[in-house]
Amino acid sequence: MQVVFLNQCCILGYDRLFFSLSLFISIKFLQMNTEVAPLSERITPKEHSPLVLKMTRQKGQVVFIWGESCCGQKKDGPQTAPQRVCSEEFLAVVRSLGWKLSIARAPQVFKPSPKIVEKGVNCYEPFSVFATCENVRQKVAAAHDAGAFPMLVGGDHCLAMGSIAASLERQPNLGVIWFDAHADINTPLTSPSGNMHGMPLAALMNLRDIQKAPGFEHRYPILKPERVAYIGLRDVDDGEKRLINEMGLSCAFNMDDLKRYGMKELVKQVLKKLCPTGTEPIHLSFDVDGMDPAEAPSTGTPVADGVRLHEALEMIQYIRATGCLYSMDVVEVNPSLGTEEDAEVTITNAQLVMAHTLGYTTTKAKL
Ligand SMILES: [Mn+2]
Repeated sequence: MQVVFLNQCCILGYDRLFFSLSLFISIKFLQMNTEVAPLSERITPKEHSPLVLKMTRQKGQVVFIWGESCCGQKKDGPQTAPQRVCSEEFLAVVRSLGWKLSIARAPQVFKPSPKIVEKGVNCYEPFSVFATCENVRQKVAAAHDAGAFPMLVGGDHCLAMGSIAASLERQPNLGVIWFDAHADINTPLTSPSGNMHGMPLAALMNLRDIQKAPGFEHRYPILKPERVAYIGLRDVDDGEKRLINEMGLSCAFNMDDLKRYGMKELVKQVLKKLCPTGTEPIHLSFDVDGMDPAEAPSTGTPVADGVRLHEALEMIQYIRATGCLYSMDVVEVNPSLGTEEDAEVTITNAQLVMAHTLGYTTTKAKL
């Protein structure tokens, strides 16, 4: 498969618009009108997915790991997202789906980083990033050890280093689906911004260049390039394109691919690659900027012409239906950006993504 990067407009059909709007309005309406039956009462047990049934029978426990940090980039705000995303109303919906839940806070660890680094090395706050990710790794590891499903709520995307490391330690064959507008495979030598939220995959794969980051010490199992698949790409730096080709990351779907083949076919291809026997564990790293800015406006690096909410939810349902989802991140919500309405739209849509992962369904999706 050729890796092709094209920026293409996503044509928004009226039916899709209506679907997205109706989801949004139904949640908003529930928030505003107490006379309407709460979301929890409108969900019937038979709508549970195989994963939820399996997990409910075995353990039925989800841990929301609050990645309350922002050090992987330079904008203030992502550290406030977990508390807002995990609102009381949202948690009530999760309980109604049959899950027991708990919250594990993983606050940012501040560590001064050296100001002067090697020439050509561009890396912002690496000591804080690695220390914070270690904090996240421990929380995700504890959730796994308790037999629970860990869901990291960021925070910025650098935290995926911690969550994926914890899952890889337990499942060396872990497949990672990276849902994102960006490839996040920069190194301190290729990164234009120096922001480490654009470097987690390079760190997890232990690429030679990432080893230049001050404080970097890879002590986790290495994520193999053939165990990674991208969906939603549309803003990939030149250095990243080179790395993607060099590393043989052939399962990299951009918006043009989505437009041409549709989400069902993309997920089919991704699962064929990462989950060929239907038993391999999967980690989904969901960056809200993979979605269109109309549906996730409050995020640090929005990119036009993204995945629509209903397509993202379709993806989630196909992945969930495998019963192989082992861990997940939902990152890059920044409630401080844009208007309050922008923040609410972004938070609501992040909640919908999480709720659908845990068995909330509004549509039927079968592969
Ligand atoms: Mn990202």
